[in-house]
Amino acid sequence: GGTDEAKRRAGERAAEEVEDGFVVGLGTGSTTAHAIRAIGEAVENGLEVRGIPTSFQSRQLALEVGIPLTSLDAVSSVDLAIDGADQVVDTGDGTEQVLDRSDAGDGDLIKGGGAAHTREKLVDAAADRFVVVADPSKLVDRLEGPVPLEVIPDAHTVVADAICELGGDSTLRAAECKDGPVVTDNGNLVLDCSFGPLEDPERLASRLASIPGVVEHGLFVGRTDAAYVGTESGVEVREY
Ligand code: DER
Repeated sequence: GGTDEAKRRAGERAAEEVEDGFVVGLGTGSTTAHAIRAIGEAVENGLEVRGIPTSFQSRQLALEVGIPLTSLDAVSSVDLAIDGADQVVDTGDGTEQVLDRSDAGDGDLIKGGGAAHTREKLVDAAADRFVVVADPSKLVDRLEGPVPLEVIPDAHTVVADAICELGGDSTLRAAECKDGPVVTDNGNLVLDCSFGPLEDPERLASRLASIPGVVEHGLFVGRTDAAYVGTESGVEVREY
């Protein structure tokens, strides 16, 4: 559909940043999947790259399209990471040119819709350059929940209590084709936490990170270098 066309444009455009010899972080989700497929085609045409997957899903797809894989402990640096997002702060209206976004908050993200944000953040943060790929439905003026939290299974009730004390509420993410909750690639559970519109994502991020039992939260604040936003007719690029 239309949205998938926009996702495909964004993913394929971002994949053009991949140069010969690159180590590339491979994000998770349907938008990044287009970038992974495009990188696979480039590999078929002779591009030398190594990919670091951020989930079982992105590893499976990378293997399928023939991207040689590596891991963070086997490389000295990651040149580029490409990943999707659930929400991207974007306070302007885009055009085809590269727009410099200096406004505070532009490029901040909520991730974790695919329950992969722990390894995504690890790889995205390790990269020299982190670019997001998205369709216009992900653009927001201001982040507002839910913010996914990966939690150690034993901790899910005490973390839920801590979220209440922070003025939020949380839901244990239920699985679709499995009885009981979603279990992440790391064997943990996911709490989706709602706080309404986020006045100060950075402060919330540090509060969430300090709750015992929380493995990782889905707020990516000040980490995005650029965003490729697919539209019906083209791609808008934003440098942050
Ligand atoms: O889990 C994540 O953060 C993913 O990047 C994700 O939620 C975006 O997925 P999509 O590209 O399929 O919308």
